[in-house]
Amino acid sequence: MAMTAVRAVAAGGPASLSRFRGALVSAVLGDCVGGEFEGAEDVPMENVLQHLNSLDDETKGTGILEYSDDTAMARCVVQSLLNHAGFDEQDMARRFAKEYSSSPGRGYGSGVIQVLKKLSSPQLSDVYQPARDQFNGRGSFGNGGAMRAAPFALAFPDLADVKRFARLGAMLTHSCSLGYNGAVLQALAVHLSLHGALDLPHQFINRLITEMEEVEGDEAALRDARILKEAEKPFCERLHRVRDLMDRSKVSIEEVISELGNGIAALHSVPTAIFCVLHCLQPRECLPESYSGVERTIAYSLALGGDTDTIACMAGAIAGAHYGIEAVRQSWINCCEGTKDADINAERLHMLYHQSSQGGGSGTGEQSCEDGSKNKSNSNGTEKKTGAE
Ligand code: R7I
Ligand code: MG
Repeated sequence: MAMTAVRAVAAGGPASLSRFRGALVSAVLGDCVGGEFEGAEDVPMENVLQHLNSLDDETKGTGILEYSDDTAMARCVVQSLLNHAGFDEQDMARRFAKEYSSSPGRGYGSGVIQVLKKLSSPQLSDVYQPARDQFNGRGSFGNGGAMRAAPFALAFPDLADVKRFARLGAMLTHSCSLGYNGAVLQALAVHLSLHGALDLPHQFINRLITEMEEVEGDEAALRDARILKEAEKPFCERLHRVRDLMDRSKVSIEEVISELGNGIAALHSVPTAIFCVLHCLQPRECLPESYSGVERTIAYSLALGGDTDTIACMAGAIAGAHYGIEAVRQSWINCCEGTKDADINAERLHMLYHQSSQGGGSGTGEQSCEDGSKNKSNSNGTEKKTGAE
């Protein structure tokens, strides 16, 4: 593939409001439209296009495609970050638990349900403990942390904060490094995309590899990779595969699945989502010419089958941050539950982000701020942080 500079149309400059809206709304779209093919092994593109075309039928009504746990948990992340103008693990954990108990039928992973039930206990003192108890004390490597990681990139301008808080936010349910580092990678990809890095796709992937080299050099990550018999730095290894695939002139869906995966593990889905975005930066023969970049990315993600809602959700967030809200078709927005809220929340996050990047205070657009103090240490030695360093 000739990967020269590919410009985003109309997305505006780095960290523009359009990019924030594109990211959050496209993530919801990916989740909602992806539900149709979740778990399917073989998804002909024809079926994908038929499904997507049906969204243009206005007689069907609005909000007919419901969001799943991906969006349900991402909404908790957004509300928590906005309400506290930063990261507060107690609050985020409480929101996850409350959301699950009020709407348990959103398709949660079978393991994470145990964590969410334990998180609702008023006796719980360490909110990270239930996640540590998963899978015989090894923690989950599922993609549940990554699927809700995009908002961290939209709340913190500073890259170190994005990595740190995406990791901590994921660790509330996923304590295995192969789970939480997937969240770090997803948040990093959204952060870079938000800043226009996808204009230069090779630099984008190289930057992700460099960042993950450091993230995966951590002792816990090296140990988990050894125990699970993965490459020394599993996400880096997959990102090298992404780079090889994006350099190939033709890549079949089967090759993408066999090289990168399409499963429920973060390792088998986050690099895949990143590939979907890179592959669809240019028009593709198998996709309608009229499709925007966001539409191409989501359609292509669905055609991979497997964990379609989550891969399309993650790819949607990265692509939306690149192309902006103008690349999203109104009829798709109308059909999907939660898109209007996502749009409003994107505006609030945009405000928080820019206040933070100017070293400003905690104004978030939400009425209640239970604790407006900045940089406040808490029980886990983490801190709430709103200002860029
Ligand atoms: O990761 P998680 O929140 O699931 C997210 C996925 C998304 O695709 C959603 O759309 C939803 O469909 O589920 O939930 P977990 O239960 O933590 O992990 C998901 C699954 O991964 C588990 O149910 C296990 O099958 C598998 N898994 C593991 N299996 C063995 N050993 C995760 N970690 C392990 C492990 O350590
Ligand atoms: Mg899923």
